[in-house]
Formats: sequence, structure tokens, C-alpha cells
Amino acid sequence: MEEMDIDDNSYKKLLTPGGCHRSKQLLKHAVVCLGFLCVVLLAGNIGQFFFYETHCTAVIGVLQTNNNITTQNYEIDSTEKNGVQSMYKYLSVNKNHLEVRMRNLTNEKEELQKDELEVRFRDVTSQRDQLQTQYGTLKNESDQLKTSYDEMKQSFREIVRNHKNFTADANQLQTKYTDLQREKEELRANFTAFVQNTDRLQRTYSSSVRHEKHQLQQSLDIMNKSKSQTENNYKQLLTNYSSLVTDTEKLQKNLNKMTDKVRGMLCPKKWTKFKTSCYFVSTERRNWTESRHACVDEGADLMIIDSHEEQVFVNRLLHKDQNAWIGLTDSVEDGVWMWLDGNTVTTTFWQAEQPNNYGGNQDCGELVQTQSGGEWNDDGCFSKQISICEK
Ligand SMILES: [Ca+2]
Ligand SMILES: [Ca+2]
Ligand SMILES: [Ca+2]
Repeated sequence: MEEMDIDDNSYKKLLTPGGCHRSKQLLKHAVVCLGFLCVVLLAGNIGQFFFYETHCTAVIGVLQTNNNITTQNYEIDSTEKNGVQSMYKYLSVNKNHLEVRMRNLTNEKEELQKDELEVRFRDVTSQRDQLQTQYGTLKNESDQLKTSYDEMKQSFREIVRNHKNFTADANQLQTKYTDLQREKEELRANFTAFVQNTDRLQRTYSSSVRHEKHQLQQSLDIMNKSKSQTENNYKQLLTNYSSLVTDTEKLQKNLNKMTDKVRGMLCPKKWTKFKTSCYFVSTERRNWTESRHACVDEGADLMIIDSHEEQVFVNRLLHKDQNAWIGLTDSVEDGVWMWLDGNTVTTTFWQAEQPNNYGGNQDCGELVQTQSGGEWNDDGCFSKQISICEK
């Protein structure tokens, strides 16, 4: 009967929540072991119960039979009767104890199953959350991969397009290379022909050059002879030219004499003759340009003083201190006085401190009547005064 004592503290210590939560794996093993142990204990208790029930009933029956026999045959030993009764009470108490323990074990088993389900639910929930997180991560990675795939696909298309372009360029370059090769061959052929021609010319050069040199030498001799003849002819021509110039000068002098005679005989009315020229002093006042136009209209021009004698003659045509335009100007280059026939003035009869280009605007010359035969002054061309024409 002592083997039926069970150590409850050991079971409780093993089945505490802290022990069950060490690990999922340990819990599973513990639950399996506890279940198996509970089944074994339950079977043992049930066996004990039935054993005690059977044996005690049998013992009681035997004892009752013996008691009846003993009562019938012998005097009943009151001490043994009390012992049997004590044993019966003990067995009854033990039976109740086992029933209570069985209920406790059943409750503990249900508690353990409930805790296990909660733990499993939490584990499954945690795994679901992890899977959800992993699913999100995988989805992001999938999206990134898809984006990368699209980009790579686009890049691949560009590469294919570039490849096509490169291929086309390569074909063009190949065509150009072929053309260049053909041109190179043609140039090489031309160069070879050129070299051959050069060699042929080089061979013929010596003989032809010698022949041409001989001909040139003959031509040079002929030209030297011609040169001597030409030089002689040139000298003769120079002599002839000098005699012609002399004759021309003589003719020109004769012509001048004839002209003087003609002019001496003809001078327009109101014009005054001096040597070979005719002079006219206008009465109307005009500026220098208008005065010249008036002279030109008469077939003349503003007078040119060629000598002091001519100036003295003209000076007598003017009244006392009268000014008259003559054909003298420095309008082309200030300070460079020229006659209207384009000749530079050499002999001058300027007044004292003239020409002074007064006011920076005196470019036309005038004859000023004086007792000494007249003097020159530069005046503004816009000034209106009389003029002297000569033809
Ligand atoms: Ca003159
Ligand atoms: Ca001037
Ligand atoms: Ca002046």
C-alpha cells in the first residue's frame, strides 16, 4: 500500500507556467509526456481502485464469511475485526483521494491544452505577421525588380537600336573603306604609270634637251644679232626723234607767231589786247566761282598772270585800290596756290603779310590795284567783286 503514494510537488513543479514556456519544443515534449503520464497514472489509479475494490470486497466477503464461520464456530477476535474495519476506512479514504486527484489531473490536462492552443495561436499570429512583413518586403523587392527589369528592358532596346546604328555605320565605313581601297589601287596604278612615264621622259629628256639647247643657242645668236640691229635702229630713232622735236619746236614757234598775228588782228569788243591775250574787266560783282563761269561763257577764264609785265598792264585796267578776282586758288590744298591751268605758282606778288588765310576761310586770289603795279591778296571765295577774264 505504500507504493500508491504519489509526489504531487514534483508534478506541480514540472507543470508550472515558467517551465512550460521555456521553449516551444520543450513544451510539446512536456505536454506529450504529461499526457502519457496522466494516462498511465489514470490507468494505474483506476487499476488500483478496481483492485482495491475487488480485493477489499473479497476480503470483506471472506472476513464476513470467516466472521460468520468464526461466529458460528469460534469466538470473534474483536482486535482483528477492528483492524479490518480500519483498513476498509483507509481504502475508502484512498479511493476518494484518487478520485480527487483524477479530477485535478483532468483539469490540469485541459489547462495545459488551453495554454498550448494560446501559445500556438500566438506563434501562428507572430508567424503570420512575419510572413506579412516578408510578403511586403518581397513585394517591394518584386516591384524594384520589375522596375529594374523595365529599365533593363529599355536599356536593352536602346542597346539594340544603337547596335543597329553601329551596324549601319560599320557598313557605311566598310563601303567607304572598300571605295578607298579601290581608289588606292587606282592611285597606285596611276602612280606606276606616272613613274613609267617619268622614266620614259627622263630617257627622252637628255636627247631632246640637247637638241633644244642647240636650237636655243642658235636662236640666241640670232637674237643677239637682232639686238645689235635693234640698238642701232633705236639710236637712229633717237636721233630722228631729236631732230623731230627740234622741227616741232620750230613749227610751234612759227604757229605761235601765226597765232599772235591772228589774235593781234582779232580781239572782241570791250576786250583789251596785250601781246597775245585779250582781257576783260567785268563791271558786275560776283563771287569767285560765278566770275569764272562768266569768263568761261565768253570762251575765256579768269586771268593767269605769267609775268610782272602782264600784271602791270592789267593793273592799269583797274581803278585806284580796286580788287578783282584772278585765276588763283588754294582750294585743293590750303596753302598751296595754283593757277587754273594746273601750274603751281612760282613768281608771286603777295601783299605784305599775305596770304594770311584770314578766318581760316580765304582760298581765292585777287589782284589789288596799287601805284606800284598791283599786289595779291587771298580772300573769301564767297565775296562778290569784279573779275578779270583772259583768253
Ligand atoms: Ca596770262
Ligand atoms: Ca587759303
Ligand atoms: Ca588775305
